[in-house]
Amino acid sequence: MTGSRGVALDDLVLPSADLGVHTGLAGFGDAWLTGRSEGRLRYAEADGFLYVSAVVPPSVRYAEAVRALYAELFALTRRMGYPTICRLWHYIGHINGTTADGLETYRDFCVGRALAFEEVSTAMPPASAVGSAHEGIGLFLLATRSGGLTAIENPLQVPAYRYPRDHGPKPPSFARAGYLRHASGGTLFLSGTASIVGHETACPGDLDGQLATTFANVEAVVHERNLARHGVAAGFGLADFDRVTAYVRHAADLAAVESACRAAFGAGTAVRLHRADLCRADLLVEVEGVIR
Ligand code: 3EB
Repeated sequence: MTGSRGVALDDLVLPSADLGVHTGLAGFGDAWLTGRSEGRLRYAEADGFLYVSAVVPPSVRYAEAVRALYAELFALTRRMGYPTICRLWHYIGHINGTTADGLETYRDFCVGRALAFEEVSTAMPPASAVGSAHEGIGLFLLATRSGGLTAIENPLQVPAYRYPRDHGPKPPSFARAGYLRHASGGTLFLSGTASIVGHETACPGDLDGQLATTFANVEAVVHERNLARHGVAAGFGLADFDRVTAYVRHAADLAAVESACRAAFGAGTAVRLHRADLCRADLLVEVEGVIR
């Protein structure tokens, strides 16, 4: 792998020191080191944003611990005066493994997260949820003081929070993207996006097909027509992304995914790659990104 912008070849570890890269926001680079903590939540404030990180320790089941952690997160963001959750990242050990109750780890995580959202009126935030080489679950949250986040869905996909029960007892609680209006313009946070059409995996076992479907999904989310139907007067294409991160299930696919991303997004987009397991066993690639 020879990515000129620096390609991560390692298995994904908790990228806490990478928040500036994740979000394009300055000021959070060393939040993990400098932040304050409250209970098991670590947090830092910069530029009107609150960044929180937390870890759910390794366990044989996760739903209740995830529900409780989310309740703490909602309480902290409100108490600190950052009520709008702009973005969440979840890094889940053994994501495709099985809990003591026989449920896939990711699906068990989704149960706890959904229960937490059922207790509040918080809108679904943009998110990513991928595997981690670490045990347990690492969670990173970005919240803002301003209330101007619009949740964006994808016309080609069923909203994740309405997935049928084929994909687990409780659906995943996230929006496909969020558009944040602020004084200096707008920022679009694209959730992890994969080869899913409707609610079903498209092109299982076919990397090129999954890449094409994924890019088509990204285009559909950020297109002017789609943003307009959400009341956002803006429109973007793939070339407008400042940065994208591609999570790749098989190390052998990293080079192909890197060239596909560089071709699709173009020279103006910083591309980062991580090898990581993904939330459905048949997904080979997932792409997230930021447009500023
Ligand atoms: C999907 O579209 C693919 O559970 O937070 C992408 C982004 C995915 C976020 C999450 C899951 C999540 O269903 C997986």
